[in-house]
Amino acid sequence: MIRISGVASLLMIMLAMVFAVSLPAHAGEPVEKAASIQTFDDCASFNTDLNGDGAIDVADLLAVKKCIHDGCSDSAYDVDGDGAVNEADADIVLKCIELRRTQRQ
Ligand SMILES: [Ca+2]
Ligand SMILES: [Ca+2]
Repeated sequence: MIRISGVASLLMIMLAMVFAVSLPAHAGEPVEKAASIQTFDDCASFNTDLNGDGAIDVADLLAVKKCIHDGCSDSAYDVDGDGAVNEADADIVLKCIELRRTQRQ
């Protein structure tokens, strides 16, 4: 029994390592920027209200996603202000939508 559980824990560790390596689907920087947002207040330092209706919601996420899909370079959709419109910007909007929902703001 001890030997079996030893093999089982080794398998668990190997699985954990595989997941740890494979989970970050995005390239480094985009994840780091979104990860730096801890509370909804942190969203205020980003341009997340893309349609200017005063709320951060799925409409804003769709707007930035559409811009990324269309390959637009409109600075209005540059959420983090780094000069490019890409998944990093979408990640920030998504994070803020999630925070808004969980923190009820
Ligand atoms: Ca909005
Ligand atoms: Ca950007």
